[in-house]
Amino acid sequence: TILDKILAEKEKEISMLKQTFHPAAAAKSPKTSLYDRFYHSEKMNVIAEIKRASPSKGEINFTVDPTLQAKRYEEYGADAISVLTDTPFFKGSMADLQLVRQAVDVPVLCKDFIIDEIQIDRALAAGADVILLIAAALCTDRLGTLYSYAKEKELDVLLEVHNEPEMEMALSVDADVIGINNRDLKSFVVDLGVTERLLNKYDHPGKIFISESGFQTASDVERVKQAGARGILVGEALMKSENISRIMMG
Ligand code: IGP
Repeated sequence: TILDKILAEKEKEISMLKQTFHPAAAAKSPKTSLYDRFYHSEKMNVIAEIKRASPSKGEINFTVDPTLQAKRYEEYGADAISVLTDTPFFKGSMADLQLVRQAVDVPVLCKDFIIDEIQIDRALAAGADVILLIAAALCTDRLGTLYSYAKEKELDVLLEVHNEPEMEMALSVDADVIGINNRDLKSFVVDLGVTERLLNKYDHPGKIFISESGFQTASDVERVKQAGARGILVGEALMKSENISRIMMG
């Protein structure tokens, strides 16, 4: 599957990284956790994504200026900004993340396929506040280890799931912010019904659930809001839209 291909590339990237990247002991200034921010906000939280391309859609917006786009997102009220940092499949980079970090004050999410601690060190060094961990890319043990590693470094974690067994993994590591990906990373099928189904089974007052992928219209947003999602993660629609406020403001 495409996920297997992506993970095989990551293994290569990591062995390079281990030879070239030596993290300095980065001390982070104390900050409000993503959980607290989203928990205390009444409105639907929006994580707006910088996404140049994807394996399912090809080119989305190759030539975007990450600095300008991030500023636009923040102006329109984004509560956090996600930056796709994978290069082979999504055409993003750590440099994109650094630019975004310098451009905005809201939390910045490093969106990559993290399977090794060194990728967490690198995200931290580039200025990320939040990392993504994808349950489908990891076994429960590794997920728990990487989750604790990130938390020790005072990074927030968005833990992504797509089905019931993955949700069980997220609950077993006691993740506080859980992303429900409406897109199946193996088949690319997008279905907002995934959020509805999983929230119907697992809604939990102490957790923040973010619905990810496939948002095009305000009624899409309303659908997952009704299901209990406290936030949405939007990439393509915002990267292509001239008038991003329509979706952002719901
Ligand atoms: C955004 P969309 O359909 O709005 O462009 O989706 C985001 O959810 C998607 O980019 C994403 C993703 C991921 C990408 C969700 N999980 C994991 C790469 C890896």
